[in-house]
Amino acid sequence: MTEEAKLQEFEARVNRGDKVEPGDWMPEDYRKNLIRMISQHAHSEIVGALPEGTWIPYAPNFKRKMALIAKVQDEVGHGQMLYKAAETLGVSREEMINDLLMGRATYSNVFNYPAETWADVAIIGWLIDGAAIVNQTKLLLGSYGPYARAMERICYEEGFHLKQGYDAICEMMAGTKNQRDLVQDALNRWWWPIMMFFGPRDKDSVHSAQLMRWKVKIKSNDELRQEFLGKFVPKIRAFGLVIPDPELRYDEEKGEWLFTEPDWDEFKRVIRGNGPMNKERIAVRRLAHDEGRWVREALERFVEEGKMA
Ligand code: BYC
Repeated sequence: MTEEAKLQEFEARVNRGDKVEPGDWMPEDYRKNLIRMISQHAHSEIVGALPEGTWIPYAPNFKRKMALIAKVQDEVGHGQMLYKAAETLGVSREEMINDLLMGRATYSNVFNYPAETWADVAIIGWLIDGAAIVNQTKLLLGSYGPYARAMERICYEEGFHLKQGYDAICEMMAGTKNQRDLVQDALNRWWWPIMMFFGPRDKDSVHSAQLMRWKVKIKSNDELRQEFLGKFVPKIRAFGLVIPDPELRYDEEKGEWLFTEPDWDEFKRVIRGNGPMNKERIAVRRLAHDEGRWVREALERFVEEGKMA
């Protein structure tokens, strides 16, 4: 079979809704893009555990602390599942982690901002996990089997994370003026990074067209951003919170949300390593990686000696 014929057959399979599995023939660009996207996703889960993880010792009570520990542990678990899915494409976990530590790989823009107060933890749980659910419930329909299957469990767990964040917001919004002010302040700071979370506008997106053709992405960045706004703006406003965008409104005629574009130059700076927290996030990851070396080496020895599968 010629390469062209293989490509046609591949695209026909994907169009029928069949899943692509690790041993199957796939275009090199499909494989490379999936490695880029899944490893970036895995790094986001691991680095994403840091802003909330920092707050575990300061959680306001034991119930909140337990829930936050469980959530952070879930996020790290998601990272492991995603590294495993990426490994099926012929890249090793060591390579992916090295790329992250050496600054060659990126992760979600949102995790390069500080979590300044407990209200930030609540906003992350509610709105960043909420945004992630909007994105990931589409990825779960994607064409690559191992990625789509990892998404099933991840989405299930993200549902609890969202409830955890929402519950913390409810409590703070029913509390004192100071608590409500903390939530408003956190919303003001997180709103723009969240708007950027879905990626650049469709007209500036580099990979969307090809990835949608191969059903890796099911919806475009703009479609997902619109879906997020439709789901969350009414809920945010129902609390009496003010979204820091005076232009934000639903245009009935166009059938879409109108909003101020976030600062896309800031987005580029942040994803290229120059956001407020990039250096600290990577330094913490590097420390954890170095301090965990003896565990990895001990496990490798254990496996070599046949004591563990
Ligand atoms: N952040 O062509 P485009 C979580 C980059 S964690 C950084 O539209 P694509 C959680 C993009 O990589 C879940 N970079 O790209 C964890 C590309 O640059 P390169 C995180 C971004 O791939 C802990 C360039 O911009 N979710 O939920 O078609 C606690 C052009 O973009 C971002 C995922 O990872 C960004 N936001 O679409 C709480 C979802 N956006 O690589 C919660 C999986 C774009 O060419 N990923 N870039 O140098 C995706 O769905 C897609 O990759 C994206 C971007 C929608 C993010």
